[in-house]
Amino acid sequence: SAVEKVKSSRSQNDRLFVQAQPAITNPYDQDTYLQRYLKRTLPVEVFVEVSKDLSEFGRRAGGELVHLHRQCELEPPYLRKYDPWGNRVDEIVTSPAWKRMHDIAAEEGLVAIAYERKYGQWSRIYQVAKNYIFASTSGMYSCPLAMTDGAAKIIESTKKTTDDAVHLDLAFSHLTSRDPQQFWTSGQWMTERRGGSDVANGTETTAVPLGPSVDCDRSAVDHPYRTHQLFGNKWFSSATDSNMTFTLAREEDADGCVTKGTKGLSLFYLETRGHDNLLNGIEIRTLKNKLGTRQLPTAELSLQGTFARLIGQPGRGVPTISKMLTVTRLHNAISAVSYMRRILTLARDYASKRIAFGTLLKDHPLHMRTLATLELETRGAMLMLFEVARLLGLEETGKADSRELQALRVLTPLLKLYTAKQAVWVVSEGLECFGGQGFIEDTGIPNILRDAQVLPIWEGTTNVLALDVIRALTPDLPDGVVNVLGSKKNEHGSYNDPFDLVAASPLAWTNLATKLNLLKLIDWQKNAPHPDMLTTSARDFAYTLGLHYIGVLLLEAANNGMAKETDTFAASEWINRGMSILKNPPSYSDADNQANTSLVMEGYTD
Ligand code: UCC
Ligand code: FAD
Repeated sequence: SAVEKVKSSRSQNDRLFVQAQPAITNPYDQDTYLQRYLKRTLPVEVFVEVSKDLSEFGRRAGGELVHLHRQCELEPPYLRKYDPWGNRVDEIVTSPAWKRMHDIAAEEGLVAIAYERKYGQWSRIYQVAKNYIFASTSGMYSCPLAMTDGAAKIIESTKKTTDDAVHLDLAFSHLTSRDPQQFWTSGQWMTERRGGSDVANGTETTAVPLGPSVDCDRSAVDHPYRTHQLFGNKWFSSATDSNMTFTLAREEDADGCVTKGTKGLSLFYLETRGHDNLLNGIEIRTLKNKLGTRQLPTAELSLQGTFARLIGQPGRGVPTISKMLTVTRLHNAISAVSYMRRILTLARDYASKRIAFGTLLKDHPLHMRTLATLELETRGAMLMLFEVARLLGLEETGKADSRELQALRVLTPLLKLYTAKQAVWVVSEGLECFGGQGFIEDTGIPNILRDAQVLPIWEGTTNVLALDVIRALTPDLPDGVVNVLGSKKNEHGSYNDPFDLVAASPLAWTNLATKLNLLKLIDWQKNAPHPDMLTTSARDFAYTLGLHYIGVLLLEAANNGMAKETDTFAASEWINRGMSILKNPPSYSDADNQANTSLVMEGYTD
């Protein structure tokens, strides 16, 4: 009968194969490479304490956070412009999970750790490690945390040079609080309609001084410490539900005139809402409809007399906000490496559960070779991330010498540009390791690819950061390269010559090739036939430098007392695969540039 047929098909269904799903239980306990790095870098007593906390947080990240992360994706924010009575409210409505992430971030000290400095110079490494565990399961809350950390950095740094931060002590204590009720997040509003890379020409927002009577008005109830009112539009502003922000604007003089270019840009602090909880002269025009980062509210804003306070020297807005950029770019890399590690942890678990052609995926050498390539990339990126964190920790505790400060300046944009691009590639390849399942929305895997795609764009695109690497290295570019590549002190407190490090390596057979490429890189820049070449070649240069730098870090990891065979293999593989994009460098001549333009523009009509 029909009923029996239905019953029989149901029981057949019950017997259908169901694939065991890949899972992450504790992203710290499962990350032996991170543990090994921390063990060899941190003093023993620091490692023991930090490792305990990371393991406990890892348990949370493998449990409670997994669900919150998914909920943030499924319940994206929306803009409620009016209340039912027709009052304009411009309220960004966020998921309860997003709010919970705020509280967890405070409780876990994800920003605070860096500023409490319980472990001195090692605190940054600890904080970066914790955020690295968090980022890929944070429902994109890593973004407001990055800006919050950057804002705290601005306040702390300005404090050293001016009295501005006296006014900002309260904000600093909110940004670095562990109490969810007290914890504030910050935005970073730089991009305007005309451009986000070229901030100097893109910024049209003006700042009108309030005049001496209210200037520095500490008693103002709603918007304390205001000095100016801002008028303009901000085209991309992420995490617009934040409590405060730093932003750029041009100060008007008594005649209402402004200075064009970089020198006309000043930095301003503002609180988004007053004590009455009303927006501070801000209209939230719309929320962006984005390819990824959908959990994150990114708004177009109109500033209509927003009260703000000038921070730092007038006309020094870009250099002052660059303190924030150093930190947010580091966080970009935290997310990049975190996404890479996540997809690989899942992929290797899947390879141990999925059978194809009669064997587990992990028993197909070709599949393992594919995963090994991704693993190598992830390890290299992780070492670079933590090296920049280490340098930042030295800078923040006054222990960095000039060479280490230069390395921090150069490596920050290099780290950001390299890891962001590699993350998109690793996550895309990693997604394929799940076959068709990798393409299925509710596995949570496509979400990682979507979110990774933003990493090369915001906080400076790849080209813009490659130019920043050059800017940070000039005028002594060749010396700078050697200084940066050898910026790590050995156990005797003197610097490792990068050539010596290579020479000391047990991987003797790779020495020559490595050294040759390094020399070629330096010579090539030294003998640049024309100045434009430096900019046209900036991206190739930055990549080659990045590949060399990671090579040095992998060699160091392989030459360490705690090194395993896998470390030696990783270093040799890295070097074998070729450390240089410049094996046959193009000339970057005008003719070359013209040929590129013709290739791109062939058939194009305006
Ligand atoms: O995208 C954004 C937020 C996204 C959400 C948060 C995500 C966080 C990660 C989370 C992961 C989940 S906020 C928007 C970010 N926008 C950018 O990054 C801008 C990209 N463009 C650049 O970086 C450009 O290179 C500019 C804007 C810095 C170039 O500016 P200008 O106006 O052309 O300025 P100049 O002439 O190049 O530099 C002016 C001064 C110079 O110093 P002086 O005057 O002393 O010679 C430079 O040396 O600023 C100095 N300077 C720097 N100093 C410029 N860049 C830096 C730097 N990076 N560090 C130190
Ligand atoms: P453009 O500068 O127009 O760049 C277009 C292309 O030109 C890029 O490929 C770039 O590499 C290339 N290019 C530009 N200049 C050069 C050059 N000199 N040489 C060679 N190539 C060049 N901004 C904020 O201020 N705050 C935020 O909170 C914020 N949130 C964002 C959230 C999201 C999801 C996104 C996507 C963006 C956000 N942004 C934010 C904006 C972001 O920082 C900018 O989009 C980014 O800096 C690039 O600027 P642009 O869009 O104007 O691109």
